Amino acid sequence: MGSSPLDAWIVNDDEITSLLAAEWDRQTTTVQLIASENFASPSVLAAAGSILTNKYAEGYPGRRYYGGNYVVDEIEDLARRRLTAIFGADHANVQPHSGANANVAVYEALLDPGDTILAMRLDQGGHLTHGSPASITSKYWKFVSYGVTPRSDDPAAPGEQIDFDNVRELALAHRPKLIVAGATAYARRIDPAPFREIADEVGAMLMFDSAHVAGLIAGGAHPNPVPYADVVTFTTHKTLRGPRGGAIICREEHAKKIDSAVFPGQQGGPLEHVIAAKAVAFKEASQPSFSVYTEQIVANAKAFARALANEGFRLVSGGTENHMVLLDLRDFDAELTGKVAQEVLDRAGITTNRNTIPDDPRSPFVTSGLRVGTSAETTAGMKENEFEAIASLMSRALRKRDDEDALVEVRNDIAALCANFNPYANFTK
Ligand code: DSN
Repeated sequence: MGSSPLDAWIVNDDEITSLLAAEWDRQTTTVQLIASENFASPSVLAAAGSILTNKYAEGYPGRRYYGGNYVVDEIEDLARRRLTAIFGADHANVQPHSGANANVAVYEALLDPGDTILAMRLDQGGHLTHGSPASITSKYWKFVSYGVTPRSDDPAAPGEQIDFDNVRELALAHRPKLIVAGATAYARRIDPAPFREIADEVGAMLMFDSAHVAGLIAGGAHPNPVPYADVVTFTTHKTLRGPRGGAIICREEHAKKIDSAVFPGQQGGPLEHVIAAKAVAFKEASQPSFSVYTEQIVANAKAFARALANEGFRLVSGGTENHMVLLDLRDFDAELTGKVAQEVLDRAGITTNRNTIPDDPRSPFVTSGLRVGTSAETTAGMKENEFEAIASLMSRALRKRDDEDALVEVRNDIAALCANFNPYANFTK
C-alpha cells in the first residue's frame, strides 16, 4: 500500500495507521464517483487536523463563554468574511457540523413548531431534512412536498424537472411559511427566481439548500441564490471541496435568529479546526482556478452522461447541467437494481451510490437508480476522455457482473487509469 498524506502526522496507533493506509489505497486505486464527495486539498486536510481541535469556543467571535479565544475569534471571523465575500451575503454562520444541522437550525430560527414548509420530496430528488418521514424535521414541522414533471422520452422536452406549476399550486393551497429550493439527487440547474416569485405570491420565506452545488455557484457555473433567498444553506465538502461540515448565509434581518438557533439552540462547542479548514477552502474557492475547475466538472458530467446514454443507460431528466448524472438502470437491464449495481461496481473499483429515481417502483434500499458525479475525479485531473472510458468500464462490469474474472479485469483497468490521476501527487511532506 502507498503512503498517505496523513503520514505527515504521526498517528501513534498501529491499527488506525494501517486502516488509514488501506483507505488511502482505496481512494487512489479506485474511481470516486459519489456525487457528494471530493478530494480536499492538503491545506484543508492539515487545517482540519490541526491543534485547533484542542479549543473550546462556545459562542461567537467576541462573545465566547470561555477564555483564550482571541486567536480562534480571528480564524472564525476570517472564515465568515471569506464566505460572505464569495456569495455576496450579508451574514455567515460557519459553525454547523453538517448540512442537516444547518437545515434544522434554519427551520428552528425562522419557524414555530407545526408551521408549514413546502419542499421537494425525497424520492423526487429532495433531501431527508426536506421533510422525509424518517427525519426529525417531519416531527416538528408540517411538510408539503412538490416533485418533478412526468418522465418524457422527447429529447426536446425532457421531463423529470422541477414542476413549478405544482410548486405554485401547493404554495397557494397550503400557504407555507417557508419554501425550500434545492435537491440532493437532481441533475438540472435550479433557478432561484421562480421560487422567489412563488414565495412572494404567498408571503413565504425562501431557503435555498445549495449543498450539492455550492462549489458550482462559487465558481460561477450555477446561478447565485443569495439575491433571491432569505437563507442559503450548504455543506462545505461536496463541490465546494472543503472539510466535512455545513454553513449558513442569510440576510441581515435573520442573522441573530440563525446564530442563536445554531448555538445554543442546537449545537455546543464549534469545531474550530474544521472552521479553519472551511476558511482555507473558501479562499481556494475564490481563486480564478476554481472557476476553471467548476466549468470542467460540468463539462465532464455532460460527456459522462452522453457516454452512459450510448451504453444504454437512461438518463433521468434526459441529461445533466451540474456535477451529477442520475441513471435509471431499467432500460440497461430490467433485472438490475441500484443495490446490485453499486455492489458490482464496488468490486470493479468504481465507487457509486444507489439512488431512488422519480416514481421508483423499488424501495429506497434497493432502488432502480444509480447516482454518479464528476467533482472528485475532476479534482484529480480527469477530463472528458477519462469519463468516457469510465462509462464503458461501468457498462462492461455491469453486463458481466456474474463473471469474477471480468470484474477483476475492469478493476485492473480502473487502477491503471487512477495511477495517472492521484489527487495528492504533488503533495510534499
Ligand atoms: N449524503 C448526501 C448526499 O450524498 O447527497 C446528502 O446528505
